[in-house]
Amino acid sequence: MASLWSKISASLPVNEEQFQLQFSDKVESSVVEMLRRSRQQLYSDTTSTSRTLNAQIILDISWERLNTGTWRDVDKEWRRVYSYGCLFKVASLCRGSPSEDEILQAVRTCDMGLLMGAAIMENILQDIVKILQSEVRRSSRGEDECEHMQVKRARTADPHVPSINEELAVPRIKCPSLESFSTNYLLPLKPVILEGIINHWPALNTHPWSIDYLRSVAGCRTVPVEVGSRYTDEDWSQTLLTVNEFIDRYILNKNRISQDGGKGVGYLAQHQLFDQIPELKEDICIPDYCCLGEGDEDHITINAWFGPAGTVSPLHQDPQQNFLAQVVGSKYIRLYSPEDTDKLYPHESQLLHNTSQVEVENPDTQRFPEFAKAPYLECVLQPGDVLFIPVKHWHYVRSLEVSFSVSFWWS
Ligand SMILES: O=C(O)CCC(=O)C(=O)O
Repeated sequence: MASLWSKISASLPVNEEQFQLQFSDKVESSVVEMLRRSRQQLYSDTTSTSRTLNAQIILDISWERLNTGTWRDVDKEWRRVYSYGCLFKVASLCRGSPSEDEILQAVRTCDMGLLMGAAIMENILQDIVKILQSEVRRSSRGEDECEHMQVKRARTADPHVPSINEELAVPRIKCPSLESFSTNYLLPLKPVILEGIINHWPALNTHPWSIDYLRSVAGCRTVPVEVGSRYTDEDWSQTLLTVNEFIDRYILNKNRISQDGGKGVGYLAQHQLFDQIPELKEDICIPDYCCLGEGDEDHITINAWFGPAGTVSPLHQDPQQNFLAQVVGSKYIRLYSPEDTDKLYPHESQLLHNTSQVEVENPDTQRFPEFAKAPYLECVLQPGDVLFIPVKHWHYVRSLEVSFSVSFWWS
């Protein structure tokens, strides 16, 4: 069988001459020189220490640039430099016969490049991480039965399931035609739950998103995780964890207190997951109804929301139409019309102006007296349900069990 290094080197240009390195003058010539040296080392027999050292210097210099000022102002050239640094580090780690630990380090390095860098060489880091992932084997089999038990327990960890008032329930409709959805819901901007439109997704059929499955396609991948009860809380933060670490710590609750001081729940809530892990994207499909929008598919943002029972997204509004599809577990959701914004007390700061200050299920009636007067709709979203949240409609979400939802933001 071909060695790991031969598979990786097959995805690299055949020689130094074919390996293009071009940067604008935003990148100092001393850094370009370091990049050229790494490229030369890739095709020669230099010691592994000097290859690693050179790659690390490129990573350190570009990391500093990525973390200076606001993210929006970081020049893309520096994100490309960072990606090249990741590529050279991965090459250095995987040359020869890498240990399991070195392969895992290489996976993490690719993920950092995918998350923080910019695509280089037709997204070579994506190709390499695929090769690396097939090399990583799940070491502990036999845990599965035990995990199912633990997930079952985690599912019932938060027993507070609100009973839905029928008069306030979001209407449900089975597979409406495009025309009927457009006339009755999209144009008048009315929320509705669409039933039966995602039953064909592999995520609900051939590849149900069990803990075991998520570990097998994404366990060793590094992803950003939100830690804290709500993003409006003072101690809310973001961290990087592998999907396995996230599942152990926040879904199965193993050693959580000793690892994060018990700061609250962890939520894997992010828009890059499906680009980073294409296997998961293949398990879902963009709802046909999105074709009623004006943008093409490239303009649809697909978000993953994976977390334990009790994860709360505070009442907020977004600037696009949304299909929130429930894949695993259930969620309690409240919806308020944008017409009632004045009764919802949005935060005053620019950063949080789309978020209400009110704790929906435990409102401070003294501070927010108008809130009780705001009419709302509510529902419990079950696996297979897709909730249409019209643009700017305020939504509050609390997961009732371990839950995985996918949302599609479209215009
Ligand atoms: O499911 C959640 O926790 C939040 C979903 C959401 O806010 C969205 O899709 O915009």
